[in-house]
Amino acid sequence: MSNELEERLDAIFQAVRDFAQDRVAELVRHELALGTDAETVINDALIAAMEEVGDEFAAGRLFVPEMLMAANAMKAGLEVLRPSLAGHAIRPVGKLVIGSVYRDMHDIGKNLVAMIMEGAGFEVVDLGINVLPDDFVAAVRAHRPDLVGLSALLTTTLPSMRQTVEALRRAGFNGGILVGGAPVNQAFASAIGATGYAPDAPAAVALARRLMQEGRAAPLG
Ligand code: B1M
Repeated sequence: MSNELEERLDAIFQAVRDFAQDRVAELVRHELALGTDAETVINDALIAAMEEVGDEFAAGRLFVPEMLMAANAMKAGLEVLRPSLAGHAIRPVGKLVIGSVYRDMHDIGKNLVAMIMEGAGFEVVDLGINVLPDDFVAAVRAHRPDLVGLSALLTTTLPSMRQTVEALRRAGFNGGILVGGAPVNQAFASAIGATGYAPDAPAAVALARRLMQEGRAAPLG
């Protein structure tokens, strides 16, 4: 990576740390115009800044309002990147219903997964945050997706993830259930009966594609 690129990415990182939404959007727009790929901006500037914010929160140096302001700054950057992430597939590769599980208000990672899935040609129905297991079931009945994606960022919302998988299976959904989020791992995914775990958005796309190919993504009977 050139020094100039590193400096510009650092400026985006700093703008997130300064909660400067407009500046983040402006710098990201400039970066795209210079031809930098969206993934580099996401990983090396936006996510890196959020990781530092999270560490400072854990250390008691930042509080919830600051986390929220940083999240809004990051979202402003992601919105600029959205068109570069969303593809133009003519026929959807498959349909995904996605949401953050009950009692979980975090949505940046879930939004990123949704955007990248759209970019890979999936039709995405985003149920938002704090989604009750029954609301996932209702959405599966209404939209008949091939896959359901569940996101959780808190150890305290992992039980909601388990309850959602149980509710979906009880309702007869035998398609693929993808799970992810910082406290989730493969062992937990297997233990709750999810079809697969993805550590990040690109891995979620790879997993979704594999499930579609293997025919393990099936709409509600
Ligand atoms: Co909260 N928060 N937060 N927070 N927050 C964390 C998660 C925390 C780790 C901070 C810390 O202590 N270091 C901690 C959780 C500790 C734990 O449970 N282990 C925490 C806490 C404690 C809390 C509150 C309880 C704080 C309080 O009120 N005392 C509270 C809970 C609210 C609730 O949900 N009920 C809370 C609130 C908030 C805000 C509202 C202020 C804000 C969220 C705003 C928003 O999302 N709109 C917020 C934020 C911003 C964070 C941090 C700083 C950043 C999260 C983030 O957006 N990361 C976070 C610390 C951190 O993660 N470093 C923290 C960037 C994002 C791109 O990454 O979401 O991990 P991530 O997504 C990745 C992967 O995980 C994966 O792909 C994504 C991209 O590659 N992935 C999937 C995610 N979902 C997936 C689904 C998939 C596949 C992959 O398949 C379907």
